[in-house]
Amino acid sequence: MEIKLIKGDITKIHADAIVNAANSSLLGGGGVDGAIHRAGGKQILEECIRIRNRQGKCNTGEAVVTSAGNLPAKYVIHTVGPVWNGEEDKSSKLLKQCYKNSLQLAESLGLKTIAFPNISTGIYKFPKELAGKIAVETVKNFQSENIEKVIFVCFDDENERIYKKLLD
Ligand code: AR6
Repeated sequence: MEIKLIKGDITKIHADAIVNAANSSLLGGGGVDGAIHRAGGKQILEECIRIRNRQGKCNTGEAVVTSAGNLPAKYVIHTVGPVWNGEEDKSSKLLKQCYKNSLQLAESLGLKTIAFPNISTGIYKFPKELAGKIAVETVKNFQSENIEKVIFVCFDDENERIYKKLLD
């Protein structure tokens, strides 16, 4: 499995799936979530509402999938990262679950390429170094049959620097 780093906007990425750092409501928000819903159009929200009606909210660490509306990607995998509250062990486990469950969903759909944003490191305030370490470790440890490429999309300079170092 190839691991790649790209600096930029995840809504522009041509991958089988891009991952959204959503919240439990699945109804959109700010940050990358807002950008994905804005660029992807109302189809994504409509599918999120259908998922909510079926299963209720999406718990932290879990992942669900919708199509990608007007985006160049085929699917959006929505996962809910932990809000950082200083409980390092608990939050780290939950963040790991986000990456693992997203990869598992992509794998089960037979997808070949998946792009991740730096989940929880914006509005949810997860320390960026630790989040990067968890993200890279979880992806490297994932045993996959179908996934050929994982792209880490860093939007801010600090995350780009951290991921460059981690992937060196
Ligand atoms: N492409 C890629 N990465 C981005 C983009 C983009 N267009 N925009 C921001 N980022 P955040 P969280 C980066 O706050 O911390 C929402 O309101 C950003 O620099 O989007 O998981 C949800 O609805 C940061 O590194 O997500 C939730 O309520 C990373 O994406 C809450 O925010 C994650 O920042 C989730 O907070």
